[in-house]
Amino acid sequence: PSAGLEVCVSPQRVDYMFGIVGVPVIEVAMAAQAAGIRYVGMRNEQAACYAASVIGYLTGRVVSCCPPPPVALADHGAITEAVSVLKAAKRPIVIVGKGAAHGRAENALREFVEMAGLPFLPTPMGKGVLPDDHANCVAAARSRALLQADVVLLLGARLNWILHFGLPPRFDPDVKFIQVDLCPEEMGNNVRPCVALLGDINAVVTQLLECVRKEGWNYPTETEWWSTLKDKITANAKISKALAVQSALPMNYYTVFHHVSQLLPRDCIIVSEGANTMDIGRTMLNNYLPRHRLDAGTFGTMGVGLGFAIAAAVVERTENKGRRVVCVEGDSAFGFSGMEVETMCRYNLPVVIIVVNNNGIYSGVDPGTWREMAKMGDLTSIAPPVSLLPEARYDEIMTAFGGRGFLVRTVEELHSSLQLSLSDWERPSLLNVLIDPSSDRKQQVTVSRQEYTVRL
Ligand SMILES: Cc1ncc(C[n+]2csc(CCOP(=O)(O)OP(=O)(O)O)c2C)c(N)n1
Ligand SMILES: [Mg+2]
Repeated sequence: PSAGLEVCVSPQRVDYMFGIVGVPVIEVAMAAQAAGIRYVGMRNEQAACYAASVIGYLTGRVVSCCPPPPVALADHGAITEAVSVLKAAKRPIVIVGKGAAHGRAENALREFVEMAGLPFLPTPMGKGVLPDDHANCVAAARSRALLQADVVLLLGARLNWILHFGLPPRFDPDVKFIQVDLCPEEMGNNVRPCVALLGDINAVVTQLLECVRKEGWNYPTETEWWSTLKDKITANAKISKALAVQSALPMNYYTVFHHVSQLLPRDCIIVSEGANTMDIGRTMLNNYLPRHRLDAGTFGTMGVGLGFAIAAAVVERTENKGRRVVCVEGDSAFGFSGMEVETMCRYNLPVVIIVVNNNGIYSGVDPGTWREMAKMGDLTSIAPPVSLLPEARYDEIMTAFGGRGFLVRTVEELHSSLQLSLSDWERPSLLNVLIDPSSDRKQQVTVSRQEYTVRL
């Protein structure tokens, strides 16, 4: 049936192809296999696209197998100007975006941040470019750092919803941005930068580093800004810790992530999606290595997680570095591509899925309330449109296909099931962690509307 079909992949090496199982791509898949390509057949084209989209990011192969593309440097004058803006800053921060991860800027960036003595915070997928436990990381004072910074060095990050569009009430109305990006179309989106550095992130950071080194400048360690940030980090850590050590059942998000973080290996690849699950998980689960976090990203698209995890697990199988892929999913997010569990089982991909199950989207209701509601009338008229079926057995989806499934209600169950899952390299696991359906995030700080209007 595949007569006459040949897959031509030269001169760029293609190692993986993601598609659907069966028609209408049977012949293409067979020809790809015959050409030495691994064909990963998934249950939905959408999930296959998500998987394919992160392969280059994880492996950098597209970059390394072709003739190296030219590296774009920023204008020399603009570099000097950027450094003089940084030198004049009272409350500077560096924001490390996904672009820095993609541009493999980790070494230059570490040297720059350490030499210049600047506080930094990562965007979700910028996590790990520098380790989350680095002394200059102020992620635990994120809201405060964004709100009070007077100069932001933006490295390969979009001023989109994740960064609150760079605008009040989450930023100071007078904040200055030094924007570094490879894409000209990203320059000036939402906020006009005071200096725009167009170029390869790694190259531009190296230029900044050289300039700072030549001028012998660094941001002092004893400043009011550092004290403010450090005090806030301590205060926030206290709040998170207090939530994390609560022993009441059902557990809250912070308790779950606190215990998960104790068991995860430092080099694990963390995939995450959901609303509260992704937001709180980002603050509680550290990354220590670049390109080891994949999440719903710029568009917050639910359904990407399982595809990303499959891609990461397939890459890991080839590269054999002994890294675990851990996929932290909200119960709603999991549902978008849940059938890909079968794909994981079919290929024996040892992904560990943790479903943080709050019976819904942001919040849900408990089984008793749900039963009462059902008695009151037709649930389509009564049920809150954020609710999913309480205590749904997502773990049984995994066991249905031969993987390990765990229903988790307590800290002890969480520890034992996660330990067991992390020691099994033969098949995937799913921990269905039932949490308090009304568990929520702690409060974020903003400029009040009145204060903002007065300052404008
Ligand atoms: C494709 C798509 N559809 C809908 C949404 C809207 N949306 C944002 S978060 C979310 C789910 C959040 O619930 P869950 O994953 O259970 O996380 P929780 O906040 O409950 O922890 C949805 C449906 C989206 N982001 N993407
Ligand atoms: Mg949920």
